[in-house]
Amino acid sequence: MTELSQEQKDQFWRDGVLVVEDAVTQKELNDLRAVFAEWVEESRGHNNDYGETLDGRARFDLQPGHTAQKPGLRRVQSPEEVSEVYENVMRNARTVDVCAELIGPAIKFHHGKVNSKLPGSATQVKFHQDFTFQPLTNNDLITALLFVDDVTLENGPLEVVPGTHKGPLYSLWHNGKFTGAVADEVFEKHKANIMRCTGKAGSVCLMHSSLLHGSAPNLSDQSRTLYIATYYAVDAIELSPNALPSKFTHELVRGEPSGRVRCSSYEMELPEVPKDTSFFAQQEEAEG
Ligand SMILES: O=C(O)CCC(=O)C(=O)O
Repeated sequence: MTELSQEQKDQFWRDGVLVVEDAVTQKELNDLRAVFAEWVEESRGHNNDYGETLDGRARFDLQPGHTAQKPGLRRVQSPEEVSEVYENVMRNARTVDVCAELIGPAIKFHHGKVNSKLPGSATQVKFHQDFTFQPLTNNDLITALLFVDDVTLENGPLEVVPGTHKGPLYSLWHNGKFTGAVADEVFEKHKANIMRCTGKAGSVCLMHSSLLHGSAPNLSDQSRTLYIATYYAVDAIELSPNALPSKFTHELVRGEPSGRVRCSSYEMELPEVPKDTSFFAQQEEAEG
Protein backbone atom coordinates (compact mmCIF):
# COMPACT_ATOMS: atom_id res chain seq x y z
CA MET A 1 0.00 0.00 0.00
CA THR A 2 1.24 3.48 -0.82
CA GLU A 3 1.49 5.57 2.33
CA LEU A 4 2.47 8.92 0.82
CA SER A 5 1.31 10.89 -2.21
CA GLN A 6 3.90 12.00 -4.78
CA GLU A 7 3.37 15.54 -3.51
CA GLN A 8 4.28 14.50 0.04
CA LYS A 9 7.39 12.67 -1.17
CA ASP A 10 8.45 15.69 -3.25
CA GLN A 11 7.89 17.92 -0.24
CA PHE A 12 10.09 15.72 1.96
CA TRP A 13 12.99 15.75 -0.52
CA ARG A 14 12.58 19.48 -1.27
CA ASP A 15 12.18 20.78 2.32
CA GLY A 16 13.80 17.96 4.29
CA VAL A 17 10.72 17.75 6.50
CA LEU A 18 7.16 16.43 6.30
CA VAL A 19 4.42 16.06 8.92
CA VAL A 20 2.14 13.04 8.38
CA GLU A 21 -1.08 12.59 10.38
CA ASP A 22 -2.29 9.32 11.93
CA ALA A 23 1.13 7.68 12.03
CA VAL A 24 0.00 5.40 14.87
CA THR A 25 -3.37 3.96 15.83
CA GLN A 26 -5.42 5.52 18.64
CA LYS A 27 -4.65 2.48 20.80
CA GLU A 28 -0.89 2.78 20.16
CA LEU A 29 -1.08 6.47 21.05
CA ASN A 30 -3.04 5.86 24.27
CA ASP A 31 -0.58 3.14 25.30
CA LEU A 32 2.47 5.33 24.58
CA ARG A 33 0.97 8.08 26.72
CA ALA A 34 0.05 5.75 29.58
CA VAL A 35 3.56 4.28 29.76
CA PHE A 36 5.15 7.72 29.68
CA ALA A 37 2.80 8.92 32.47
CA GLU A 38 4.00 5.97 34.60
CA TRP A 39 7.61 6.98 33.98
CA VAL A 40 6.87 10.54 35.08
CA GLU A 41 5.30 9.21 38.29
CA GLU A 42 8.32 7.00 38.91
CA SER A 43 10.69 9.95 38.36
CA ARG A 44 9.20 11.71 41.41
CA GLY A 45 11.13 9.21 43.56
CA HIS A 46 14.54 10.18 42.10
CA ASN A 47 16.84 13.15 42.59
CA ASN A 48 19.37 12.26 39.90
CA ASP A 49 19.38 10.57 36.49
CA TYR A 50 18.71 6.86 36.95
CA GLY A 51 18.34 3.49 35.22
CA GLU A 52 20.98 2.06 32.90
CA THR A 53 21.32 1.52 29.17
CA LEU A 54 23.55 -0.83 27.22
CA ASP A 55 26.63 1.38 27.49
CA GLY A 56 26.25 2.00 31.24
CA ARG A 57 24.82 5.54 30.98
CA ALA A 58 21.56 6.49 32.70
CA ARG A 59 18.27 5.79 30.91
CA PHE A 60 16.10 8.45 32.58
CA ASP A 61 17.37 12.02 32.25
CA LEU A 62 16.08 14.64 34.72
CA GLN A 63 16.28 18.29 33.90
CA PRO A 64 18.05 20.60 36.38
CA GLY A 65 15.47 21.76 38.95
CA HIS A 66 13.52 18.46 38.89
CA THR A 67 11.64 17.77 42.14
CA ALA A 68 9.06 15.24 43.33
CA GLN A 69 6.44 18.03 43.25
CA LYS A 70 7.41 19.34 39.81
CA PRO A 71 8.95 16.46 37.87
CA GLY A 72 11.28 17.30 35.00
CA LEU A 73 11.75 13.99 33.20
CA ARG A 74 13.11 15.28 29.90
CA ARG A 75 14.50 12.18 28.20
CA VAL A 76 14.09 8.39 28.25
CA GLN A 77 16.89 6.67 26.35
CA SER A 78 16.01 3.56 24.30
CA PRO A 79 12.45 3.26 25.70
CA GLU A 80 11.93 0.19 23.44
CA GLU A 81 14.22 -1.80 25.75
CA VAL A 82 11.98 -1.28 28.78
CA SER A 83 8.50 -1.07 27.24
CA GLU A 84 6.80 -3.48 24.85
CA VAL A 85 4.51 -0.63 23.80
CA TYR A 86 7.47 1.45 22.55
CA GLU A 87 9.14 -1.65 21.08
CA ASN A 88 6.00 -2.49 19.12
CA VAL A 89 5.61 1.06 17.76
CA MET A 90 9.31 1.21 16.81
CA ARG A 91 8.88 -1.93 14.68
CA ASN A 92 5.25 -2.03 13.55
CA ALA A 93 3.73 1.44 13.41
CA ARG A 94 2.68 3.11 10.18
CA THR A 95 5.61 5.51 10.70
CA VAL A 96 7.96 2.68 9.73
CA ASP A 97 6.10 2.05 6.44
CA VAL A 98 6.27 5.74 5.64
CA CYS A 99 10.04 5.86 6.25
CA ALA A 100 10.48 2.72 4.12
CA GLU A 101 8.67 4.48 1.30
CA LEU A 102 11.08 7.40 1.47
CA ILE A 103 14.46 5.71 1.97
CA GLY A 104 13.67 1.99 1.59
CA PRO A 105 12.33 -0.45 0.78
CA ALA A 106 14.80 -1.95 3.23
CA ILE A 107 15.47 0.07 6.40
CA LYS A 108 17.06 -0.52 9.79
CA PHE A 109 16.45 0.96 13.23
CA HIS A 110 19.24 3.24 14.47
CA HIS A 111 18.14 4.45 17.94
CA GLY A 112 15.12 5.67 19.90
CA LYS A 113 14.35 8.11 22.70
CA VAL A 114 11.52 10.05 24.30
CA ASN A 115 12.06 13.81 24.56
CA SER A 116 9.60 15.45 26.87
CA LYS A 117 8.96 19.04 27.79
CA LEU A 118 6.65 19.01 30.76
CA PRO A 119 4.61 22.20 31.29
CA GLY A 120 6.74 25.23 32.07
CA SER A 121 9.87 23.24 31.19
CA ALA A 122 13.06 25.17 30.58
CA THR A 123 14.45 22.46 28.31
CA GLN A 124 15.44 23.77 24.93
CA VAL A 125 17.35 22.18 22.08
CA LYS A 126 20.03 24.25 20.40
CA PHE A 127 20.23 24.11 16.64
CA HIS A 128 22.09 21.17 15.12
CA GLN A 129 21.90 18.55 12.36
CA ASP A 130 21.42 14.94 13.44
CA PHE A 131 23.80 13.57 10.80
CA THR A 132 26.83 15.20 12.44
CA PHE A 133 25.98 13.27 15.65
CA GLN A 134 25.67 9.97 13.79
CA PRO A 135 27.48 9.86 10.42
CA LEU A 136 26.84 6.97 8.04
CA THR A 137 28.33 6.16 4.64
CA ASN A 138 25.28 7.87 3.05
CA ASN A 139 22.69 10.22 4.51
CA ASP A 140 19.50 8.23 3.90
CA LEU A 141 18.68 8.55 7.58
CA ILE A 142 15.33 9.83 8.84
CA THR A 143 14.51 11.07 12.32
CA ALA A 144 10.82 10.27 12.92
CA LEU A 145 9.44 12.48 15.70
CA LEU A 146 6.09 11.08 16.77
CA PHE A 147 3.80 13.54 18.56
CA VAL A 148 2.65 11.80 21.73
CA ASP A 149 0.91 15.05 22.72
CA ASP A 150 -0.62 17.73 20.52
CA VAL A 151 2.25 19.96 19.44
CA THR A 152 1.34 23.64 19.30
CA LEU A 153 3.18 26.91 18.73
CA GLU A 154 3.20 27.41 22.51
CA ASN A 155 4.52 24.12 23.89
CA GLY A 156 8.02 24.08 22.38
CA PRO A 157 7.53 22.58 18.90
CA LEU A 158 10.37 21.35 16.74
CA GLU A 159 11.82 24.26 14.74
CA VAL A 160 13.42 23.49 11.39
CA VAL A 161 15.04 25.40 8.57
CA PRO A 162 13.58 23.91 5.36
CA GLY A 163 16.06 23.13 2.60
CA THR A 164 19.16 23.12 4.82
CA HIS A 165 19.53 19.33 4.32
CA LYS A 166 20.93 20.21 0.87
CA GLY A 167 23.52 22.61 2.27
CA PRO A 168 26.72 22.22 4.28
CA LEU A 169 27.21 20.03 7.33
CA TYR A 170 27.95 22.50 10.12
CA SER A 171 30.53 21.87 12.82
CA LEU A 172 29.40 20.98 16.34
CA TRP A 173 32.94 21.59 17.66
CA HIS A 174 33.88 25.03 18.99
CA ASN A 175 37.17 25.99 20.66
CA GLY A 176 38.20 22.34 20.82
CA LYS A 177 34.96 21.26 22.54
CA PHE A 178 32.10 19.16 21.17
CA THR A 179 29.11 21.38 22.00
CA GLY A 180 26.34 19.51 20.18
CA ALA A 181 25.18 22.79 18.61
CA VAL A 182 26.09 24.83 15.54
CA ALA A 183 27.90 28.16 15.93
CA ASP A 184 25.86 31.27 16.77
CA GLU A 185 26.68 32.75 13.34
CA VAL A 186 25.08 29.73 11.64
CA PHE A 187 21.92 30.10 13.71
CA GLU A 188 21.81 33.86 13.03
CA LYS A 189 22.16 33.26 9.31
CA HIS A 190 19.18 30.90 9.21
CA LYS A 191 16.83 32.14 11.93
CA ALA A 192 14.62 34.19 9.61
CA ASN A 193 13.67 30.96 7.78
CA ILE A 194 12.66 28.90 10.81
CA MET A 195 9.44 26.89 10.44
CA ARG A 196 7.65 25.39 13.47
CA CYS A 197 6.32 21.83 13.12
CA THR A 198 2.96 21.53 14.85
CA GLY A 199 0.20 18.95 14.66
CA LYS A 200 -2.19 16.78 16.58
CA ALA A 201 -1.08 13.86 18.72
CA GLY A 202 -0.46 10.76 16.61
CA SER A 203 1.16 12.73 13.78
CA VAL A 204 4.80 12.17 12.90
CA CYS A 205 7.31 14.75 11.77
CA LEU A 206 9.78 13.10 9.39
CA MET A 207 13.04 14.93 9.27
CA HIS A 208 16.00 14.42 6.95
CA SER A 209 19.09 13.84 9.11
CA SER A 210 20.98 16.79 7.58
CA LEU A 211 18.21 19.32 8.31
CA LEU A 212 19.11 22.15 10.70
CA HIS A 213 16.74 22.12 13.68
CA GLY A 214 16.25 22.87 17.37
CA SER A 215 13.42 23.77 19.71
CA ALA A 216 12.43 26.35 22.34
CA PRO A 217 11.31 25.92 25.98
CA ASN A 218 7.71 24.95 26.73
CA LEU A 219 6.15 27.99 28.37
CA SER A 220 2.59 26.65 28.22
CA ASP A 221 0.62 24.48 30.65
CA GLN A 222 0.47 21.57 28.15
CA SER A 223 3.17 18.87 27.93
CA ARG A 224 5.03 18.24 24.71
CA THR A 225 6.22 14.67 24.51
CA LEU A 226 7.84 13.14 21.43
CA TYR A 227 8.81 9.55 20.75
CA ILE A 228 11.78 9.87 18.41
CA ALA A 229 12.95 6.87 16.39
CA THR A 230 15.62 6.99 13.74
CA TYR A 231 15.72 4.71 10.68
CA TYR A 232 18.34 4.37 7.93
CA ALA A 233 18.73 2.74 4.55
CA VAL A 234 20.00 -0.84 4.65
CA ASP A 235 23.06 0.06 2.54
CA ALA A 236 24.29 2.75 4.93
CA ILE A 237 26.94 1.72 7.47
CA GLU A 238 27.70 3.61 10.69
CA LEU A 239 30.98 5.54 10.75
CA SER A 240 31.17 6.39 14.46
CA PRO A 241 29.97 4.83 17.73
CA ASN A 242 26.20 5.02 18.18
CA ALA A 243 25.46 7.56 20.96
CA LEU A 244 22.37 5.57 22.06
CA PRO A 245 23.19 1.93 21.46
CA SER A 246 20.27 -0.41 22.16
CA LYS A 247 19.67 -4.11 21.76
CA PHE A 248 17.48 -3.21 18.75
CA THR A 249 20.09 -1.05 16.97
CA HIS A 250 20.64 -2.33 13.40
CA GLU A 251 17.42 -4.38 13.43
CA LEU A 252 16.07 -4.69 9.88
CA VAL A 253 12.51 -3.38 10.31
CA ARG A 254 11.43 -3.46 6.64
CA GLY A 255 12.67 -5.22 3.49
CA GLU A 256 15.55 -7.63 2.92
CA PRO A 257 19.30 -7.40 3.61
CA SER A 258 21.18 -6.09 0.57
CA GLY A 259 24.76 -7.17 1.29
CA ARG A 260 25.83 -3.82 -0.18
CA VAL A 261 27.24 -0.54 1.06
CA ARG A 262 26.56 2.83 -0.63
CA CYS A 263 28.84 5.79 -0.03
CA SER A 264 28.35 9.48 -0.67
CA SER A 265 31.22 11.93 -0.56
CA TYR A 266 31.43 14.41 2.33
CA GLU A 267 33.76 15.56 5.08
CA MET A 268 33.06 16.36 8.73
CA GLU A 269 34.56 16.19 12.21
CA LEU A 270 33.73 13.02 14.12
CA PRO A 271 31.18 13.48 16.94
CA GLU A 272 31.74 12.77 20.62
CA VAL A 273 29.51 10.32 22.50
CA PRO A 274 28.08 12.14 25.59
CA LYS A 275 29.69 11.15 28.88
CA ASP A 276 26.55 12.13 30.79
CA THR A 277 23.07 10.80 30.10
CA SER A 278 22.32 12.63 26.87
CA PHE A 279 23.21 15.46 24.50
CA PHE A 280 21.24 17.90 26.67
CA ALA A 281 24.22 17.85 29.06
CA GLN A 282 26.67 18.38 26.15
CA GLN A 283 24.71 21.43 25.01
CA GLU A 284 24.41 22.81 28.58
CA GLU A 285 28.09 22.28 29.43
CA ALA A 286 29.02 24.30 26.37
CA GLU A 287 27.19 27.28 27.91
CA GLY A 288 29.93 27.20 30.61
O1 LIG B 1 12.91 17.48 21.37
C1 LIG B 1 13.09 18.30 20.48
O2 LIG B 1 12.40 19.31 20.37
C2 LIG B 1 14.16 18.16 19.42
C3 LIG B 1 14.85 16.89 19.48
C4 LIG B 1 16.15 16.86 18.79
O3 LIG B 1 16.50 17.73 18.05
C5 LIG B 1 17.01 15.73 18.98
O4 LIG B 1 16.79 14.97 19.95
O5 LIG B 1 17.95 15.60 18.15
